[in-house]
Amino acid sequence: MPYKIRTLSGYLHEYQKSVLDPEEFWARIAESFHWKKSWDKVVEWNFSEPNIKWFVNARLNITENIFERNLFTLGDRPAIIWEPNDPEETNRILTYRQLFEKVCGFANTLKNLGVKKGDRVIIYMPMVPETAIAMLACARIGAVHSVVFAGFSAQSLADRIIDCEAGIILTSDGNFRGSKIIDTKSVVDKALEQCSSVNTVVVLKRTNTEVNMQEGRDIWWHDAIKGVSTENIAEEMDAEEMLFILYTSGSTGKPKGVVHSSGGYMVYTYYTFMNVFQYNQGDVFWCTADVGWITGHSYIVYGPLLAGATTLMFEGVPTYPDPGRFWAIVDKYKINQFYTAPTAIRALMAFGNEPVEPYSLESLRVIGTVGEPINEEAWHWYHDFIGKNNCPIVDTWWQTETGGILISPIAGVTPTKPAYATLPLPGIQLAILDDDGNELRGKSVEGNLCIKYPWPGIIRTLYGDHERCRQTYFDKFKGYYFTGDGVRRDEEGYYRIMGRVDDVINVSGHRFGTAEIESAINEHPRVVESAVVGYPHKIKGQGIYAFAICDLSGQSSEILKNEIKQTVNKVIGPIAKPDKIQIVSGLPKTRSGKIMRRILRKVAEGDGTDFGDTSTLLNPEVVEEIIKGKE
Ligand code: 7RM
Repeated sequence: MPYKIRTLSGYLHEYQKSVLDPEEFWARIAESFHWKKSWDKVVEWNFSEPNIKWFVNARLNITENIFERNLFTLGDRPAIIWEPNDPEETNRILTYRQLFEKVCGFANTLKNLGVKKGDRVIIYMPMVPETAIAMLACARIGAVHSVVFAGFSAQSLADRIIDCEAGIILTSDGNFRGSKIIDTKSVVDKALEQCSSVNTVVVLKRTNTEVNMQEGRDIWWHDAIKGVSTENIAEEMDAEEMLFILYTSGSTGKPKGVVHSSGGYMVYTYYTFMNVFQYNQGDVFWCTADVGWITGHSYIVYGPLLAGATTLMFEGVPTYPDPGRFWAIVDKYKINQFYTAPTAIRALMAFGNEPVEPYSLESLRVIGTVGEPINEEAWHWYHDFIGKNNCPIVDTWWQTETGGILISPIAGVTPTKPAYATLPLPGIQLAILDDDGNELRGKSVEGNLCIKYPWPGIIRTLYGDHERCRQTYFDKFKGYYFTGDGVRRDEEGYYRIMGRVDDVINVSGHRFGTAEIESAINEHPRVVESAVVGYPHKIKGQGIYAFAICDLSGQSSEILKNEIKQTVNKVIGPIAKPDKIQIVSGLPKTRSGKIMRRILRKVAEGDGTDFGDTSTLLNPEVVEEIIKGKE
C-alpha cells in the first residue's frame, strides 16, 4: 500500500502532495477500489451553493468493495466479532464469507418487502451484528439507511422518520444495556402513532420481551429471512448517490439529516482508518461507539470492513457487570487498536486503578479518543495506565459532517501532545479565521476552525434542505466549510480543539443544540420560558444547566424540577436530561429581547464575579437573583 504512511517525513511528503495536486492524490488512493466505471473527473466543487462531487460519474457499490473485492483473500477471516452485554452469553464471530451471505440474504429480504433503490430505511436497533448487516444490506440494494441511536425517545425517532419519509423500520423486541432492558419495540409503536409513511416494521428477537405485533405491518426478522436466497447482485450506484442519512443536532431546534454519498465516503473512511490507526492485516480493532453515531458508521462498520479488518462490536456498557469490562474484552480478544471517548475514560478513571489491574492489556498498540476534547489528566491516565506508556494516543477530531477523521496524529508517526489533536491528515487544508473572516496565518493563533478545500468524505447536503446546509456550514465564512469549533494553533503548528463556538453543547460526546433542549423543557405545561447552557462537568465534559421561568403555584420546586427532567427524557431521551435546573423569575435579556447566554454561562460555570459588559441588559436585577439561587 503505497499510501500507507510510516514515517513523519512520509507524512509531510504525502501532505505536500495532497495540497499541490489533490486530484492526483485522491485518484491514487481511489484506484485500489473496484469501480464498475471509472470517474471522468476526481472532484468538481464550489462552496457557495455548495456543490461537491467526488469521482464524477464513477459507478460502484460499496459492499462489493467490502466483500467481492476481499473474499478471495479474506473469506475465512473474522469480519465482525460480537461481544454480548452479558459476558456469560456466547459471543458470535462472523467471517467475511458468513457476513457476506447474511448481507445478501437480508438485501433480498428488503427487496421482497418492497424496498427499492433510494428508499429510506430507519434502523433503530441494538449493538448486534444484524444492525451492521442491515446497514450493508441497504447499501447493497442502493437503499438509504438512517440509523437512529436506540436511546432516543419515541418523539425523536418520529421526527427523524417524518423528516426522511421512511417507509420501513428495522428494530428489535428489546435492547440489553447493562442490567437494564429497554423496550425498543414499544418506543417504535409510540413513534409510529404519528408517522403515516411507515408500512413495514421488521422486529429482531433479542431480549424475548413480550411485544405487540401489528397485523399487516410488523414482521419478525427470522420470519422475514426464512427461505430467502443468499445470492445477490449488487446495485450499481453513481459515486454521488446517497449512501446514508445520519441525524445530528445543530444550534437550532430541528435535527439535521447529514447526507453522505457512496464513492467519497468509501475512499475516505478506508484511507483514514488504515492510516490513523495503522491497522495491519490480522489485527483486531475495537471502536466502543454505538453504530447510532457517525463514529460507529465509519469506524465500526465501513472503514474497518473496507480494509478487510476484524472489527469488534460490543453490545454493552463500560461498567457492566463491573468497571473492568472494557479491559476484560481487550484481553479476551487481544485487541490491538482501541478507540473510545474521553467521557468513558473519565468515568472509568473515577473507579481508580483497581478494576484495571487484573488485566495485562499487552495486546494494545494504539489507543484513540473521539467526540470531545480530552483533558490532560484523562490523557495521562489513558496513556500511562491503559497504554502502559508505549501506545500512541490518537486524539481524533472530526464530525458527523466530515464523514471521517480530519485532524489526528498518525499512530506511531506523529509525535503526540496531551489534549492536542495535532496535525491535519493529508488532503485536509485547515484555516483559522477570526470573527470577521480574516485568515490567521501565523503560529500561536486562536479562532474559528474552517476548511478551505473539500475532501472525499465531506457532507453533500442536509436531507430535504440544501439551503440549510449552505447556511449552516458555508455561509458564515464565504469560500470555507465552517466546523462550528474553536481551535488554537500553537508555536509548533499543532492544533488543539477548544470546543464549540455556537449554541451546541457536547455532553459525553453527544451533540445537542441548546434550542433543542429548551424546546423540550418548554413542553412542560408549567414552564414559561427557559435557557440552557453548558458547564464543565467532571465526567461528561459538559453538563446541561437549565434556567427556567415556571408557574410554581402550589407545587414544590423539587417535584417540578424532576418533572422537567422527565419531560426532556420523554421528548429527546435520557442522554439530554439536564444535570441542573434552576427556577428563576426572569432571564437576563438585552433590550432587543435576546437572552444573554454569556451571563448564564458564567453563572453555570460558577464564576459569579466578572460578567463583562452588562450595560445592554434590560433587567440587571435578575442577574443578582440568579447568582444567589445557583444550583
Ligand atoms: C466524531 C464526532 C462533532 C463535534 C465536533 C467537536 C467535538 C469531536 C473531538 C472533538 C475535541 C476531539 N462527531 N469533537 N472530536 N472535540 N477533540 N478529538 O464526534 O458530530 O457527533 O460531534 O464533537 O466539537 O464539532 S459529532
